[in-house]
Amino acid sequence: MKVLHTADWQLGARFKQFGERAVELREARFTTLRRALEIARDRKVDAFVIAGDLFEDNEVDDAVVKKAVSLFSDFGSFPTFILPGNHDPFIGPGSVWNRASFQNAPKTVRVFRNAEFAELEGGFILASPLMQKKSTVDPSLKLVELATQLPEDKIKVGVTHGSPDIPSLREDNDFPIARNAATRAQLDFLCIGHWHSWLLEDNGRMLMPGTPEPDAFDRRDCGAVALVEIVGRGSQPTIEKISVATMCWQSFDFNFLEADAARQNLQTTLAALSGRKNQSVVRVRVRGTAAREVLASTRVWLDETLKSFPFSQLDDESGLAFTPAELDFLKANHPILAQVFADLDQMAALTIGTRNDSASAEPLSPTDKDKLLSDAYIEPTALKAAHFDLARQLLLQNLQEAG
Ligand SMILES: [Mn+2]
Repeated sequence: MKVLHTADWQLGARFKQFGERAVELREARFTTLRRALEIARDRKVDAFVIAGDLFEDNEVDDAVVKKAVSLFSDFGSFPTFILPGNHDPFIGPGSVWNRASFQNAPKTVRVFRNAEFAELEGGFILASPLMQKKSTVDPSLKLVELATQLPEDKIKVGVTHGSPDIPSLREDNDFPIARNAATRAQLDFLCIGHWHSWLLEDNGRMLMPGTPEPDAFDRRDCGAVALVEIVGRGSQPTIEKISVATMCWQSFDFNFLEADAARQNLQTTLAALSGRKNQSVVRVRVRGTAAREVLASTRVWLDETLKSFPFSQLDDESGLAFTPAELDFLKANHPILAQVFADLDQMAALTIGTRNDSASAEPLSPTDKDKLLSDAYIEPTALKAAHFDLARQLLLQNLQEAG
């Protein structure tokens, strides 16, 4: 039995942060879905499985539903099984699945409206759809019951939606799924969905493929679908991970601590993306502090650089650095701070031989210097002036962030 396993399409996702251009990101999800359906057709699968959250919610625009239905209508050579997830639960009349626009879906499309099974030539698909947005009950328990009603010697593939029961990662009311849910229900394979990153559990018998189209900057390991093949009852499934994503979301950091290097890095990285601007969603996070004119000129440069990227975000949390007068005032009012700066100057004088004009009443002794460096596993000969500049900047930056 060969199944193309996908989940978490979230068609109709709003992407409000991108304003009018969000429509293009919504469109990208359909491009990716078409690609996945083409793979299913070309690889001659027995079933295309959507393990929850095909739609963003039950309130999506009707044009989104019509478009999905029309897409499925172009692929009639294999059955498509859709499981309602927590985003689009089967909640009766208000379900997206009950809309007139969805009733036009081709006969090859089947939505699981109950815990039920479908028979295929090679075996069975067993489904436990979600009927609500939150629950503390493991939805795969229903698959245990279903499996007992079916012939023992037939291949069984389960489908449900929820959170693998990994205490550090899941919420109590977010449909916990036992990590051995596939073997517990005597399934050959269990297709699940919910989280947006690829996760394989239960000795390769339970898979969360992640969202096929990335939807955030902090997603790792998404943008793929799974081609799962099971040659016989009880045999180990083979899983092929196939990339399908249309857009690539990338986040870059620009910190004023090392502004020249940051600028150069960003320039190089963005230049490398110049051939893929329409497929790139780019974010630059600006952090740190600098003088007013440096902040302003950097901002102009960043705006100019990002202008040619249709999907870009500038996340600017940078701030104004202390002026020398402000710094003198701070030192005068905070003896410990003044002492730390004096020690840094003295350390620089003792290691790299810079002139120390601000010798304090109790300057750092060469013995203190040796102890501090050896405690920190720092080799004195490896120190350069830039290290001291960085240390001073870091200290001030932390001070500003704290205060
Ligand atoms: Mn979900």
